[in-house]
Amino acid sequence: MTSLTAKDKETVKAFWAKMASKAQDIGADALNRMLIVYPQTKTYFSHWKDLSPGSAQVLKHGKTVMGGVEYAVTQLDDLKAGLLSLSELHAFTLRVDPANFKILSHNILVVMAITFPEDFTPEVHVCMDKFLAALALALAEKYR
Ligand code: HNI
Repeated sequence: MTSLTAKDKETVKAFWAKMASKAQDIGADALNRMLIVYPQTKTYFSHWKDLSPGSAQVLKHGKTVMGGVEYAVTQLDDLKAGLLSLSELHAFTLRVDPANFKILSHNILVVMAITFPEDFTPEVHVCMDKFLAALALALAEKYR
């Protein structure tokens, strides 16, 4: 997979700085969309009381996931090393099928675009797509 260039990393950091204050809302909306549009993903959250859009658990987990994405933005030079323990958690404890990382990444991308229609230029789009693909790959690292 193409790795992030120095310019890509700058673009990711600059866009993240713009969206950081809305990251939690973006995470919650992305998670809502994932659960609705890809209902097979609901199986991992069957221990939650309420999986409906805007439920307290969905909002809280949206925040948690974006905390992970925010951390990844600080680990751009070595995502695999930076996300190793999160990969272990998803692989061995949570047993999430790694195909789902791409699904959530896609939903995050959609919500970023909706939330920042002006800033989400094609150039930003390609960099955030590359970043989220690299993040998904790093999260899948421990499955090998
Ligand atoms: Ni994920 C817990 C980050 C994708 C299912 N997940 C976490 C936690 C973080 C996190 C952070 C909390 C860890 C802890 O408690 O130490 N998850 C991420 C990131 C992505 C991602 C950054 C991709 C962008 N997770 C997914 C996907 C699924 C998923 C695609 C399933 C479809 N994650 C879970 C589950 C938990 C979880 C399940 C435990 C939640 C709970 O409340 O029990």
